[in-house]
Amino acid sequence: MAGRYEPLKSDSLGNNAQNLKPRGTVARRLGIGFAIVLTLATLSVIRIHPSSLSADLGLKSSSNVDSSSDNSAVKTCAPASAPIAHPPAPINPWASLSLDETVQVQKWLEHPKRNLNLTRGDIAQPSDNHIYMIEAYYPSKADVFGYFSSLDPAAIPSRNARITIHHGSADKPMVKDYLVGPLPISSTTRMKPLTDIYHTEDIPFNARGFDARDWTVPQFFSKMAAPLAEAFKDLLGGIVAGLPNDTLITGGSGPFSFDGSFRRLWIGWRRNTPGFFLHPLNLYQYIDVSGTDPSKWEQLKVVYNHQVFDTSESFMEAFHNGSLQRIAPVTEKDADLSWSTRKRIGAQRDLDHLPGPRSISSSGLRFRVDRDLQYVSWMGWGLYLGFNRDMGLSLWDIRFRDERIVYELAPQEAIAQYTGNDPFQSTTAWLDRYFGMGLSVRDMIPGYDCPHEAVYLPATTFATKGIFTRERGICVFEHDSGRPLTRHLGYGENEFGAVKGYELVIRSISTVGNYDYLVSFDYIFHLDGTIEVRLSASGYLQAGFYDAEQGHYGNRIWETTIGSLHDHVINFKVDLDVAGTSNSLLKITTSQEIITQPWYEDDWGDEVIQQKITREYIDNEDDALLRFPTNFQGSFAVVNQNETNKWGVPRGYAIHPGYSPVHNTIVGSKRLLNNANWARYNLAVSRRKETEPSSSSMWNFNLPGAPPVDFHKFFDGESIAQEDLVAWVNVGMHHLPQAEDAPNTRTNTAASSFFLTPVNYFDYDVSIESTNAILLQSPEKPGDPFSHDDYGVRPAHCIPEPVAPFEYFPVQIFDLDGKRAPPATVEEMRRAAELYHRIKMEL
Ligand SMILES: [Cu+2]
Repeated sequence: MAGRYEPLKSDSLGNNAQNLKPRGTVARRLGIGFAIVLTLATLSVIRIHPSSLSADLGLKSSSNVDSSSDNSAVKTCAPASAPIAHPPAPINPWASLSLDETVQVQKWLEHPKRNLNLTRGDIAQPSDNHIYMIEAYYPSKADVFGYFSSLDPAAIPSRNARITIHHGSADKPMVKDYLVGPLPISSTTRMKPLTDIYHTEDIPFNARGFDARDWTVPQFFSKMAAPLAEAFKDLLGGIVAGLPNDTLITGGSGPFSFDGSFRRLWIGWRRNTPGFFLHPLNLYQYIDVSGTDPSKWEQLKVVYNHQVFDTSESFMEAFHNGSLQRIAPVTEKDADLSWSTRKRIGAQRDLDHLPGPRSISSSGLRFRVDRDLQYVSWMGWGLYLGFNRDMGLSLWDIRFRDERIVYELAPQEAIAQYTGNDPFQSTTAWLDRYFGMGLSVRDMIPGYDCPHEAVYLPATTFATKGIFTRERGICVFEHDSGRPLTRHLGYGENEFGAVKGYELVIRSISTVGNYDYLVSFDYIFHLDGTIEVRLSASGYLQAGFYDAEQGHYGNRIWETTIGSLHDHVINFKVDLDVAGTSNSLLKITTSQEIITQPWYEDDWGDEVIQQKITREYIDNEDDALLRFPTNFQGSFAVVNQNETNKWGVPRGYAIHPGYSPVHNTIVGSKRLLNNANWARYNLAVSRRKETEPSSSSMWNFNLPGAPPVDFHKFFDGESIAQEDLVAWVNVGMHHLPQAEDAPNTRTNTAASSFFLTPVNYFDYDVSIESTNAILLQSPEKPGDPFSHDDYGVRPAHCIPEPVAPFEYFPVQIFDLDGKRAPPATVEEMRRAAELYHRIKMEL
């Protein structure tokens, strides 16, 4: 068996026993023993030479250190394992299909009785029928509520799978979605087309799901690369021979189609070097990969240095006869290309040889986890996790202090629309759901992506080649925000104090094609009932080729590289249930008024200019496609008009803008005509429907003119007064890259967020319940210290557990029979991760 991680939190997370390995266990015991000895030795050094060591470490001696205490008696801190959670029900209705369920469905579909004429996805050609996806299809909200309110086992919602089949061998090839259920497979299991969640009948074959094998067919080399091979060396400074040592690669843009009538795209050449996304070259080809027969795929145009050719022959003729306007290539020989790698450079900064601070829950973790059910609870919060191929992590049935606040919180789609003066950048409009933001999740880097004491949860998705499992797909941790959530300095009784600002973070990171961003989805829970949804981006830019004609479209970041301007917008579904499911959308506006009052006859005249509040309910969906008001003078909240707090105010949750609350700059572009209409707004609110589960679909990318999900069709004049509502909320960024985006974009500024925060939901700020808080009382005698009450909760003095040795493993793949697949080669891993952004020509 390939090496895997130690059980991360073995005693509390249940069934990890089978993962135990004698070697690791012994190593860990030795490690703990060694660390204790080392720590004790270090502590005795501190006792003996406190001042000299402090000086070495750059520390100031502190009067708070009790040098007389016997540190050898200090116990080890409580282990960083999460106690078991107590979900509201013994099932997770949104759980991914298990490996066994997936294999069962695969075999059932392959049975001759189904008459589907399937070829296994790992060997299928475009002209074959094959299964593109198998994953859980979520039960209806009514079914879940029915079960949750009774917990009657007979009311457990039936389990169903959503199946996508590429019907490549049909007379008119197309893609179809089906429902298969109930599961487990039995004589009652049936299959039916899944159509009622889409706005189009069939999915055209030219818009079919991404398949890395499409880009490695031999025709790709023979038709697109071979005819130009002679020119590559002179013009681009590299070699394309279909050999392992090729110094050039190509990559594709998108969308591939407008309405499914064709499948065509631009490809652009790049240096085959680490950080290849920052090494675009000056040659582009428009290619036709329509239909199911690669022998009919063609090149339609060549563009080199702003000159356009209809055929390879005319291009090569110009190349030979001297009419081609050339620019000298920057070759690998001439240039140091290490700038596009992540290798450290520069002088080491002062004290940077020391490890930075790390967070330790000295008395044990304060959040609970049910690993099997993927349920997490913390400080009054409780929620289930879901995970799918398209968009990855989602949160369900989020409750706070025993009340449901959000039924579903899930990312829907991520667009990135580029600009430039070349055919590649100016035509790129990504919808990353197509590539599978869940499929693109890989294990997190422990200690870097999440703190050392984070608890990791697995994530599994289906891919045509097999079933992918990542042991560290999701992380959960509590951290100290480093600032109090509330505080006040005062001298009256019980006025002075603070509540510590602890937060629970649930995170997953998706590296979509390794190109533009590595997206970190953070769901951050606060003690006052606030949920923060935050996205941060990093990774390599999709850079453009720099020349003098690109100045309006970005910043030059290297000799021949421009960081191209683009917009990111990411949509979230927020199915709020505020004090029940009967909810309304409240718009609050603040504006200026000039007012006179009889008591104003004072030194300042009889007019006062001040603000006032206007409250109005938006009662119709058509009026609920919204932008935040100028200067943020106002807010939107989902409230229950019939449920009031103690002060008679309707209880509500506001959708509060956080960092960078942008919408898309571009309106009317043909490449995003109707497939991402949600991106035109900051948020929108529609009536919740089972037939409108998502604002997008994986096929929307390639069907901007005829999208299977047309968001605007959700808004058809229905009342949204006291109905079950869904808010569709955007985060994003106008990304104007700069020199500091190399090698990778920084998550501090490339971030966007929104808050779901109680607004008159409670009668007061409930974070005052926290006992991780302090109350100070003024001294009775002048000069005495303040007395204080910390509710008996104070920092523990203990020796932290040693940090586990660093290890990192590739994604675990099970084949379509559910058997563990042999470890993947680097090239296979690259292909699965970098998709068609790095097409290496093969003979
Ligand atoms: Cu970007």
